[in-house]
Amino acid sequence: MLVLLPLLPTSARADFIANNNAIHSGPCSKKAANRVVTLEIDPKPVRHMKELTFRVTMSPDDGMPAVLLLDLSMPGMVMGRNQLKMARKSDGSWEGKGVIVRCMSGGNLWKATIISPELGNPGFTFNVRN
Ligand SMILES: [Cu+2]
Repeated sequence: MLVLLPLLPTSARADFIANNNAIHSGPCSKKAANRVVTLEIDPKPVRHMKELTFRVTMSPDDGMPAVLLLDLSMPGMVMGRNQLKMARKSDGSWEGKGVIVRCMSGGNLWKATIISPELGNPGFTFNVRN
């Protein structure tokens, strides 16, 4: 298993690092298409082998689907598929629960990708803690 992060261009690497640890203290936002997509994961800090609640909100929110898929992967590694369904709540957010496994390689960089072709499949990368 090989982590390809060092091969990314410097700007992409800086983006990874800037994004990495914010998820442990609050929601993270990203521009996707003409929207701002926000992901929040609880409980914080985000740890391996714990049931996590993933919550997505969008602004503007113009009637996106009732269910979104969230894909959890490790950049540059082939891991088992880990996807969760996020159902729309009455407050307009999407929420789903899942577990991030501990990787045998010792790596802890994960990416949560919102599977939505309309949004360009926005992804959030972060280091999961033990
Ligand atoms: Cu891995």
